[in-house]
Amino acid sequence: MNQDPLKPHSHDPNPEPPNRDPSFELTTPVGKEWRITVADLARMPQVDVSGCYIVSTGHGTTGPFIFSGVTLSELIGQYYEGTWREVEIVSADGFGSRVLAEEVQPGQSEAPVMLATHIDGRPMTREDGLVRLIVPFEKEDALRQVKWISEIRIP
Ligand SMILES: Nc1nc2c(c(=O)[nH]1)N[C@H]1C(S)=C(S)[C@@H](COP(=O)(O)O)O[C@H]1N2
Ligand SMILES: [Mo]
Repeated sequence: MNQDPLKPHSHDPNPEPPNRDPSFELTTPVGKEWRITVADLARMPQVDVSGCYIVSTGHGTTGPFIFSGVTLSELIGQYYEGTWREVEIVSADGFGSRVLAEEVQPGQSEAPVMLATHIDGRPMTREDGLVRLIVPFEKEDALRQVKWISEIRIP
């Protein structure tokens, strides 16, 4: 069995939140750590991204959804001024994904990679995945749509 959360094998998606706490830890290459809460995210500039689908080959597609929250580049920019190449986003249930800097460049035409706190205009529940990584341009298996983020690491 593959134990690296950043290389998840395809599997039945977990419907059970690993715990009740939607806050997550942010770590940067300069050794600083922060605990980021949903209230912290709510104070940052918000974006809405419509037409998002959770596409799984195993159990069908859901959506379209409108996800709202903070772009990944906005969050990182609030806490870290240095350059970076990739970010690791990990959930406490052992699931995760990497996002490359070139995927979150502001000004690109595609919808932004974001940390969602709202779905279809209402606050997400923990069961919905709060806080959830949304990679709008991912169309297969939903392996990057990480629910219940517990850690964001800039290595
Ligand atoms: N933390 C976490 N996020 C996850 C998963 C998981 O098992 N754990 N499964 C992924 C997969 S394979 C799918 S298809 C979707 C399912 O999302 P849904 O539960 O909102 O339908 O979540 C993705 N994000
Ligand atoms: Mo999936």
